[in-house]
Amino acid sequence: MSTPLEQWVESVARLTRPAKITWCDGSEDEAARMQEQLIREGQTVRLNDKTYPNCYLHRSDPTDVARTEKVTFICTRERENAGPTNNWMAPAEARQTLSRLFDGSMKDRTMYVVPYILGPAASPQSRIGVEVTDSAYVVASMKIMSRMGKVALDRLGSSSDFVPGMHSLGDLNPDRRYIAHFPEEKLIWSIGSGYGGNALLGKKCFALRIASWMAREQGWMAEHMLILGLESPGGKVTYMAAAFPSACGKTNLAMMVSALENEGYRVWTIGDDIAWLQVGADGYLHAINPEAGFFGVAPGTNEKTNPNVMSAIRRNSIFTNTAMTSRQEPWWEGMDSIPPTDMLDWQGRQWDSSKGPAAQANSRYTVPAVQSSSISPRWEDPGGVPISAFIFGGRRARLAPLVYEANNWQHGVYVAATMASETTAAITGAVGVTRRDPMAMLPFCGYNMADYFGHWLEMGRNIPHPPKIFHVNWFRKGDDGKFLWPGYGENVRVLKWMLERIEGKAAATETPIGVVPTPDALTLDGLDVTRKTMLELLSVDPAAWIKEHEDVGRFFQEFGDRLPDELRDEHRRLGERLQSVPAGSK
Ligand code: OXD
Ligand code: MN
Repeated sequence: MSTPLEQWVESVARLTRPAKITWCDGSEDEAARMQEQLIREGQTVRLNDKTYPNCYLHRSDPTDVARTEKVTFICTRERENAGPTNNWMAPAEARQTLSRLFDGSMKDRTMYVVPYILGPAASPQSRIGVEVTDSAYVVASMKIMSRMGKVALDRLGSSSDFVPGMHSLGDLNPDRRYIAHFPEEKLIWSIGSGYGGNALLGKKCFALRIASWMAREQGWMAEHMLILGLESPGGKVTYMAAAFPSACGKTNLAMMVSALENEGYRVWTIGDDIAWLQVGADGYLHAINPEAGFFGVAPGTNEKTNPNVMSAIRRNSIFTNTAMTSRQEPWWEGMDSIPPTDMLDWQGRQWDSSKGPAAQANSRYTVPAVQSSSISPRWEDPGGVPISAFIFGGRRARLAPLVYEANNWQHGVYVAATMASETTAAITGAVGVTRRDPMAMLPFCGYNMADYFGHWLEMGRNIPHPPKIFHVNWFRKGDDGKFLWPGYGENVRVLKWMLERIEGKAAATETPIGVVPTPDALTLDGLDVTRKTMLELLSVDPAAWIKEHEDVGRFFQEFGDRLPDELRDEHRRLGERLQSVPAGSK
C-alpha cells in the first residue's frame, strides 16, 4: 500500500514526466552532488576554497531575479476570500492553466522529492511540507533553509499531514510564470521561476501564505517577522518580533552587534524573516522560526551593517547573482568602498563601472542560521520564545518618528494595518514608491486582509499577556536628504527604550499617533546625534499626519464592509486626536 505522499509524488510524475525521480535525504553527500550537478549545468561556480570553503555562486536567468507579485495568485473558491490586495484565480482555471504548463515540464530532467520540516524538528508548532522540484538549486537551498530530508520523512511517517508543493522551472519564460496557492486544499503550484521567494516553496508560499490561512483556522499567527532576544545587564533576555517590508533591514536588525554591548545590552538572533506564534501555557505569545537559514539581500551588507553575517557567510553558503572577483570571491555594491578592478558581474561578464552595478540589486546569500555567532541558545526551543514586543516599521523618508508605542493592542493593530514603506528591489516593479503594506504582509497574506485584521483583533482577545506594539522608522531624512538616524548597531538604543517601556520605566509623551520617547529618554552616550536632530526624529507633524490619515481612509475603502469595526473606530479616533491639536503646535 503506498502512502499519501507516494501517491501524490506518482501523480506529479505522471503529469510532469521526469526522466528520473530522486528522494532527497538531506545529507551532506547529497548537497555536494547537487552542487556538482549545478556546476555541470553551467550557471554555478565553486568559490575560493580557502577563503569561502564549500561556497557556491549561482547565476540565475537575468529575467528571474526577484519575486513576481503580478503572477502570484491566491486561488480560493470565492474571490472575496482572497480579498482586494491579492491576485485571484478560480481554482479550476488555475489547475487547467498551470497543468498545461506542467504537462511534460520535467522531460529529460530529474524530479527531486524534498520533504522538509518548518520549525525545530522537535516542536509541536512545526509543520511538514514536501516540495517536488526539477531544480537542483532549489534542493541545495532548501537544505540550508529548512530541516530537510530524512528528518522530515521520519516525522511524517505514513501521515497525510503535509503541505504539497509542485515546482518546475518550466521554460523560465516570464509570460509562462505562475505561483499559485490553493489555501483551501493547502496546496502550492509554482512554475517558470527558480528565484527563492517563488521557488523555495517552504518560504513565502507555505510559511506565510498557506500558513497564514492555517493559522487563522487553528488560532495561531504566521507573520513576516524577525525574532530577536535583547539581553540586558544581569543576563535577562526579552524577546521581540519585528515586521518590516522586504529589504528594509530585518536580517541586519535580527543579527545586530549592539552598540551598547559594553553596557551589557546584547542582541540574540532567533529568526530573520518569518515567525509562527502561538499562545503558550504561560499566557504569552510564543514564537518559533520556521526556517533554518537566512536568505538575505547582499548589496549594502558589510562589516558595519552586519558583521555577524559577514563572518557567517564565509562557509557553506550559496550566493545568488552577486559579482565575483578574480580571487573567486563574491562581491557586491556596499561590501567595501572600492570595487576590485578585475571582476565578473552577476551575469558572468567582465565588469566595468560604465555597465552599472556589478551585483544584481536583489542578489542574495543563503546561509545556515546556526553559523551566526549571534544565534540564540533558544533558537530551536521546541516551545518557542515568549514575545514581549511587536515592532512594525517601514522606509519613510518623512512623517513617521524614530519610534512610537501604540496605546493598546487594538490601536497597535491599527498602526500595523496602516503601515507603509517605499518599495525596494526585492520585488519586480518600480523602486521608491510608497505603498501601504499592512504588517509587512501585503504580498504574503493567503486570504482577505480585512479578515486577517479581524484575526489579529481576535488573537488580542485570547492572549492573556499580549506583547506591547511599537512602530519604528530608521529611514527618516532631514531637509538635506540625509538620514537622521545612524541605524544598524545603534538601533539597540531604541530597543532598550522599548524594554524599559515593557518594564514600566521609560519616559514618554503622548501624541495623537501614540506614545513617543521624551528627547532624553533614549540612551545616546557616545553617539553623535544632536538634541535638535533628536527633536526632529521624534517630532509628529499633525498637518502631515492629517494627510496620511486621509490616505489611510482611502486604503481602508478597498476592504468595504469586511473591514472590522474596531479599525474604523481607531481611524475615527485618530482623526479626532489630530484635529484637536492646537493650531501652530508641533
Ligand atoms: C524575502 C522577501 O526574500 O521578503 O524575505 O522578499
Ligand atoms: Mn521577507
